[in-house]
Amino acid sequence: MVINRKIQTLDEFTIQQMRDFPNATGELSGLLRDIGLAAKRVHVEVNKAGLVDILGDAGTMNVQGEEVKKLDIFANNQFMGVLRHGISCAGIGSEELDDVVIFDDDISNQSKYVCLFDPLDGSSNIDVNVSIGTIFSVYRRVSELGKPATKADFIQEGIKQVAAGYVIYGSSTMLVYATRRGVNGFTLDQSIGEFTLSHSDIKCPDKGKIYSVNHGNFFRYEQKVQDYIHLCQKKDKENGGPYTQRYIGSMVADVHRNLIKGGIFMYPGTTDKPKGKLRLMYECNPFAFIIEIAGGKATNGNQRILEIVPTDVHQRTPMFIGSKLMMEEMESI
Ligand code: P6P
Repeated sequence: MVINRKIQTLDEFTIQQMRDFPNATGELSGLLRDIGLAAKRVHVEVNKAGLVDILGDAGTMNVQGEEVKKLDIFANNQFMGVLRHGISCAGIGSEELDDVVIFDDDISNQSKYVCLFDPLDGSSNIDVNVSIGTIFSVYRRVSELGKPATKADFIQEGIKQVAAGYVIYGSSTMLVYATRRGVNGFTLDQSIGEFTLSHSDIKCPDKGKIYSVNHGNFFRYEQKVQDYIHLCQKKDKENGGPYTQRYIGSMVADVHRNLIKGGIFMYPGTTDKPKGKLRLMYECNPFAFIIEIAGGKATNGNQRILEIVPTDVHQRTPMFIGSKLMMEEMESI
């Protein structure tokens, strides 16, 4: 009997990676398995979102008499729940939580990782059926194992990330994660309820023809940013264009498309918000890690995102991320 080993599930893949590292403890594999489980549960609710009005809108009681939670709170609770009850994470930081949550139990205190999440980014888009996503970042603790994690474990430069990834709830649900060994994408096969390897060793094309920015802020961008946007608009066949402008307003969807097809995504600072809108620790650092492993670049306009020294879990940063040659052309401006 021939067993089809071609379709590799997320668990099989992470276990295979662990076999390649004999001294691996399996904690990171366990962590990714936990994240995959929570992502499947969020997938079910996100896909029902269009029906929520029938089942009761957020904050009301549904037909089962259960309180219907806002989806981003629901997502936060799913990821926090699986990690708190797993054996691989000592605590989490989240866009939905004012402060980090230290799990502080004997098992969790032995765990060597902490995670940061944007549990459901772009959730305002869900009411109009636009793709949204979860973004996650994994760090090795700097605090003493056996004791509770500390705030310092969560405020580390992005270059210290052990792994980072996202889940995109779109035409299909896909989990993409990066370690220093590469970026791999897993598509949820609902017939078996497993994420299965669909995009092996993802590389971001050095060049693309897509630029992503919110033109509504154009006159609030600094002159150099306006100049680069004009350059994108003037591209033609003779100089690598023409470019097309694609902006979904959901970072996971915009950056995922550009990762696969090539392109540049920008959320610059503006006159009223010089730090921009996107969060460093659980939006920009994870994507910067992923794009660099895939061959692209990510900066805040002046320095590498991964080298920004953080001071707060929720701090914001301007973000420019994408194909290597497009980023270098933007930086030359
Ligand atoms: P704007 C979604 O709310 C989000 O945080 C990102 O996913 C997205 O890229 C950005 O905000 C869109 O912001 O100001 O262009 O609507």
